[in-house]
This record gives sequence, C-alpha cells and structure tokens, in this order.
Amino acid sequence: GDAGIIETSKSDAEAVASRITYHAEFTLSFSPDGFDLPKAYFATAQSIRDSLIINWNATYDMYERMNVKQAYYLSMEFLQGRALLNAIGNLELTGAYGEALSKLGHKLENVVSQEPDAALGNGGLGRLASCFLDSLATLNYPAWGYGLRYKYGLFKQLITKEGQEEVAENWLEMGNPWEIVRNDISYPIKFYGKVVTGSDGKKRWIGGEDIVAVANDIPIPGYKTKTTINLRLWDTKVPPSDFDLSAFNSGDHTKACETQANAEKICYILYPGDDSLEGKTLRLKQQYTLCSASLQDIIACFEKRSGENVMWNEFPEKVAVQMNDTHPTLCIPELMRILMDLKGISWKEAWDITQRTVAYTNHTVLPEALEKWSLELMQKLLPRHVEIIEMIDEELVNGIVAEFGKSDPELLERKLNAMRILENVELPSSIADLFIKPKDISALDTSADEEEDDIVEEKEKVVDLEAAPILIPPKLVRMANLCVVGGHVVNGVAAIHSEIVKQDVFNDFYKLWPEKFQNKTNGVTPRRWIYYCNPALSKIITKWTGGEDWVLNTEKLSELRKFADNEDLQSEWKAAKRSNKIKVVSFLKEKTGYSVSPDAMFDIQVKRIHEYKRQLLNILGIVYRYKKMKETTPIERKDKFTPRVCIFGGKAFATYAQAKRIVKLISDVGATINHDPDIGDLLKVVFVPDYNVSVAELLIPASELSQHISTAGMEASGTSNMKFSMNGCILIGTLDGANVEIREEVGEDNFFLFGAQAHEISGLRKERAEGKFVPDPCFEEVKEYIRSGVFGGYNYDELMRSLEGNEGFGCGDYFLVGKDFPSYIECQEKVDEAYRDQKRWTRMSILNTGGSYKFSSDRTIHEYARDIWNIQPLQHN
Ligand code: DL6
Repeated sequence: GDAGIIETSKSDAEAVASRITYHAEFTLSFSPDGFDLPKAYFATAQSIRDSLIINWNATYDMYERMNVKQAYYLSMEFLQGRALLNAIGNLELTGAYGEALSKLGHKLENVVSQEPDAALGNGGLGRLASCFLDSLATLNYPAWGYGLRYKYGLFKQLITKEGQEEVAENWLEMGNPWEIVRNDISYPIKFYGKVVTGSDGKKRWIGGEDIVAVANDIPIPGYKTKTTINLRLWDTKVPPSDFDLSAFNSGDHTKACETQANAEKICYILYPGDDSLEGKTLRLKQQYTLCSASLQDIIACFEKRSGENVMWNEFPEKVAVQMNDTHPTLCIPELMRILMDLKGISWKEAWDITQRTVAYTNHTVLPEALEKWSLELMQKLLPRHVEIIEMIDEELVNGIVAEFGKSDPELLERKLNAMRILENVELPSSIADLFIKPKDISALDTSADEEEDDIVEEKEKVVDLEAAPILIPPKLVRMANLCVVGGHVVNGVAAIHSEIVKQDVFNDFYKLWPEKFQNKTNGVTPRRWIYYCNPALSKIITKWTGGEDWVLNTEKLSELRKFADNEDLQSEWKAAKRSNKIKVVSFLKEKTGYSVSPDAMFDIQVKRIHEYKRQLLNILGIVYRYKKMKETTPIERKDKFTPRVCIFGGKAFATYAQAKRIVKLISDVGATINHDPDIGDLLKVVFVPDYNVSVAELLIPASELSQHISTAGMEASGTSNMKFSMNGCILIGTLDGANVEIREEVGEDNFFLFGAQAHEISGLRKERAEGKFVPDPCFEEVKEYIRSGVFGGYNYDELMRSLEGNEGFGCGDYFLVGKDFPSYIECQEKVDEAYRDQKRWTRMSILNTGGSYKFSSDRTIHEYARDIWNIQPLQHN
C-alpha cells in the first residue's frame, strides 16, 4: 500500500537492505566493522523510522491544515513494549524486511528481540494507554499521547534466594532509535515561589525554581494506514542559562551541577518511593511537569491553528484532554491558571472552558490508591494552583449548600465531608456556623510558617498542648474529587466497575450529576495481542474466517464459533498452542533453569503482585494440590491429577512488604516442588522474573488456563484477561472487572467461575469482624503445612497471620482468601476434569477466541471518541 516511503514493488527487499546498510554506516555510533545483532537492530529501526517520520509529518500537516478537534491522552504511564516488529508489520513490510535481513545475514525475529522494552509503566493502566494509541492511529483519529520520558522506568526485577530484588532498568543505555528529540519544543516549568497581584489586578506567580521540559516524540504508526500519531514524552532540564559557571570555576563543582541534577531527577524513575517528603515532592513535581508542559503545548498549538483571531470559548471544540487516572489532575488548576493569569480570561469563562475540555478515567476503587496530596506541600510547590483549588472548593461548597439547603445540617455535613476537594480544612465561616464544632482546630495549626523541611507528612500530627495531646488531621487535597468536579465526564473501565463508581466511590457526585458518569469497558489491541504475538494462531484465524480482515474488524473472530467442533480446526488449533508452549519451555529453561513439559497444562497468573489480586490464593491452591499429591500413591497420583505448569509473573512495588512475601513464597514453593522426584512433571511452579510486555507476548499465546481471581469488586477491569481469552486461553476467575463481560461473551460453559460476589463482600467482612467466620478445614490444613517449614526456612507466620483473626485491614483476611478457598479448590477440580477431555477443552478454547471480539481497544476507542471526546476520524487521501 502507500503506507511508507518504500514502494511495495519487487525490489522491496533490496531497497530495504540498502537503507539498513546506509544507517549502519552513517547514522549509528557503532564501530565500523561487523554487523552483529545489536547493530542490525539499530540500523533496522533507523531505516523504518525514516518511513515513520514521513508519515508522522504528513499526519501532523493534515491536522494543522484541517484544524480538526484533537484528543490528548495524558498519562503517567505508557507501557509500550517493543516497537520494531509492530512498525514493520503496520507498514506491511514484514516480508521485505525479513528478506533484506536474511541477505544481510540475520533473521528478522532475532533482530526484533534485540530491542529492550520501553517499560514506562507499571501495569494495566499504562498498557491500556499504549493499546489506546495503537487504536487511535489505526482508526485515524486525530489524537496524541503525552507522558514523561523516564530514564529508568520502574525497575528491573530479579528473583534471588531472598525473593524480589529491584535494580535500575537502564533501558536507554544503548540509545533509543524511536525518539525524535525536539530541542526546539520546550516549555518553562516553575516550582515554589510566590503569587503577587499586579497593579492591573492580575495574579502573577514569580520567583522559585525554574526548569524546562523538552519534547521527545515517539511516532505511533497505525496498522495499514498512513496515519502516524505522536507520543510526546517530556524530559526535564535546567534552563540553558542556568549553569553556575562561577561556582564551577571557583572549585565548587558539586554545587554547580546541583541545579542540573535537581531538574533531571524529575524524569529519572516512575513512581519514586514516596515515604519521605523528598519522595512526595518529586512525585508532585512529576505530575505538575506532565500537566504544565502538555497544556502549554496544547495551547500553543491551539493558538497557532487559530491564526489571528483566537476564540478561547472555542477551545473545547478543538481540544479534548483525557486524564488517565488522577495523576494528571493538576491539568485542571493549570488550565485555569494559564487561561486567567496569562490569557486574561475571567474565572467564570475559564471554568466553563476547563470543564468542557477535560474528562477523567477512574481505574481503581482501592481507597488507598485514590490520591490525596498534603495541602501544605502543594502550597509550597504550587502556590497559585492552591489558590485556584481553594476557589474551586469554595464554589463547590456553595453549590452543595444551595443543593441541600441548611435545614438538615447533618445531611449537609455528610455531603460536604464526602464531596469537598479539601479535607480537614475549615469551611468558610458563614457555612461553618451551621455546625456545632468541638473546637476550631485551625487555631492549633502552627505549620503555616514552617520551613519546607518541616512540612507535616500525611500523618496525624500531635500537638502537645499542655497535658492532653490533640491530634490534628492533616489538610489534604483529594485529587479524585477535583477530577469529578472539574471534568465533564467520569468513566469507569468495565461495566461492574462503573456501577461501583456510581453507587459507591462517587455516589454523592453521581446523585448530583448523574449525566457525568459513563462506562467504557477496556480493550486491547488485536494487532499486538494476537496478530504479532501469535502468528501461529493468526494464520489459522485467517484461514477459517476467510481473510485477514479480522485484524481490523474483530467481530470476524466470531465466525470461528461455528467451527468449534470441527476436527480439522481443532487439530490445527492444538498444534498452534503446542508450538507456542514449546517456545515457552525453552524460555523458562533459560530464565529460571527449570525444565517443564509441553504436555502439561500451562496455567498462568501474570500481573502486578497485590493482595487484592490474590496470587496468594493461587499459590495456596498449589500447595494444597501438592500436599494431596504427596498423600497419594504414585499410581493414584497419575490418575487423579492433571499435569500442570503453574507460571507466575509480576512486580511487587518496592515498598510493599506483603506483596514481596508472596513473591518469596511462590519461588520457595517452586524450589521445593520442582525438585521433588515424587512429583516430576505432574506439577511445576515457576516464577518468571521481570515480567513485562515482551514476556507477556510470549506467555499469553502459550497459555491454556489463566487466573483472574481478585476479591470481587476490587479489580476495576483487568486487561490481560482479554488478551488471554483472545489467544484461546480459558479463564478461571471471580465475577469481577471485565471477567463479568468476558464470561457473558464467551459463554458461561467456557469460563471457570468461583467465589463470593461483589455485593456479598461487605457483609462477609462484617461477619468476619464479628468473629462468625469458620474457615474450611482444608484452608487450615494448607496454612499449617506452609508453617511447618516444607518450603524452607523463611518464616511465613506473618503472611499466614494476614489470613487470620478479625481485625480488619492488614490482617483478618481482608481479601477473603479463606472464604473463597474451598470454592476455588472445587473449581480447580473441574478444570482438571475438563482438560482431560481435550476435545471439550479445545472447543472451549476456540469459543474463547471467537467470543473475545468485544475486547478490542478499537471498540473502546470508538466509544471514547463518540461519547467523550467528540472527535472524527481523518484520513489521508
Ligand atoms: O484500566 C486499566 C487497569 C485495569 O484493567 C486494572 O483493573 C486496574 O487495576 C488498573 N489500575 C491501575 C490504577 N492504579 N492503581 N492502583 O493501575 O487499571
């Protein structure tokens, strides 16, 4: 097609080969001799990048010319993974590149696997952002992504005898061929300082610390289209004039370099530890940098495209800003600040523009994940924004009072407590007078004049006032509330989650503004998650659905359903799965040293390690199975148990001790079972280190059973569940997140369901707190077995105790592992039985792929475009 600069004619491969050799010679900083794999990778990437830049420029020109409405997706995370195979494939040059590289002495697949993952994310939220970019480009929607260019990403996970260890992930070490550094596109970013009012009455934010954010563009090619959109990642630097030459010359080299380091560290890592005040400050600086640089850029573009006559009230007709979770919340006060202080627009008009421009996606119901910032810290770092937030809060308070009247002070107080943006902050006195208050706590607040170092952290502060200490709750800014108030749409990411958002998390807001709330069930790109990662299956799908159009029109996958029992399809299907499993067998051997059999069922749970995701339930189930195996004779054992390879992967956040204990337990259990001669290939347990997008691309096509077993109501959606289902994997799961919709689509016979339901959870926790829960003996048995030391000398008491007692969060089995354990074990027995009937299993597998079409991110993106952003596709002609 016309997707690239390289014409698709017979001599494609030659043309490609000469481009690659050109870059090997002139672009790269490799030594001239040789053409080894790393060099081949960089030269190949450079060559395809030329095509991407041509398409990027054409797409950009078209947007400028047509001045269409554009969507901007702001996200702290983009989990892009590798780009090379995707780029070559999207430009329909896979054949040409394969041939060209083989002429040059390499296999395309080996070259492709040289690329380090761009791991600028943590989990589902970041990968979702990347899937969205793929769909936006593929569907020709005018849209850009904005994020930060982390030098080290999150971390690289090592699994040692001690469990998880984190080391810096130096993914840019060899350079990044995909990024285009735009030294001409940079914006000033300010921190600290103070706000002054000029003689014209205008507010000005002055002084403080100044840095600049520089644009780094990553081209995002659509599939079979010329459209190539942009992921703009900001890097932070000192302003060019800021190097302290005299300090340097006088010998104080460290001081001279300090400002530089201070600016650059903002983009060192994703989610820096935030236990310390420094850590919190750095995170807030990151969030503000993302928001401020992106908005300055968006506004500059709007002004440029408007020409002579800038109509600010038309801004929302040209710009849609999507906040991916609460990390970009500062977009709201930042847009207000720019519009009012720099563009001279009134509060009322600025507020109207802001609300019509921004929208918010919620990705979690976990209360501890709904961000709250210390007001004091924010006041120091962003004084003007705090003024604006206080104004927004005040208007909200007035609105709530107007809505609920003053006749029922209790109701009013409850509403204010739930909905206010500021927490533990006094009300304006006219309203405060309505309530009888114990004592005005603000009188005790001595923090106002404290120096930066003494800022109270988000803990209760004890003021020793004469005898009795009085607790002063910290003043906080609730970012999620600010998002709900400041945006025009709030969406959840799966049907059940969006209901919880409306009925629980933001219920008071929902009752007030029901029209603001929407559901947008997540999706994943079928390009990366079937077509490129599973060529064996893709060929079969193409054959049986009559063409490759399923890659763009996933509904076509449903045509597989009618052949679910066809013997030819079944045998091809099984062969594809087996070939994918064989690849994983050698991968596991290489990464972990463990040998596993491709004849065993591949049972996989890969996702961030979190108590609510209940990897602990999975590993306890495995331990139970192992114990039962040990209690049976060898002959019975073979009869009774379906051989399984249980694979785990995922990172535990560096400071999340309980999650790290779970990782340790999994790898200890593996170390014992995998060496037990009684067990052999009947059971293997493998923890794959450093799970990332590329590992997922290998594991998911080889999966037969995958586990999505969160405590019901706690997993917002999940997206790997969609990827597994698409690749013909059968899910075992609770009625949670997108599982609910997947089960609906693939049919309940093709999904292994167990466990308590979301509406039962609070009742169960209550029962438990009242001491009424009696655990099943099998649950007691398995904990006892772990405590007995079968899996080594580590003391698992603390981990086991979290599943006991009734003291609420932290222990008392908040995530109801004990409650769901018996139904989980029972369900796993059904899995074993189903697997023994390979015809039935293969049918279930086909029906999963055939029922997964709804979960394409193309569907999701069409919905965002239509219901939230109001943008139209724009095609090259
Ligand atoms: O929406 C994408 C993804 C969901 O699929 C997951 O269920 C959800 O856990 C994840 N949320 C986050 C948000 N942060 N926290 N915590 O990563 O979003």
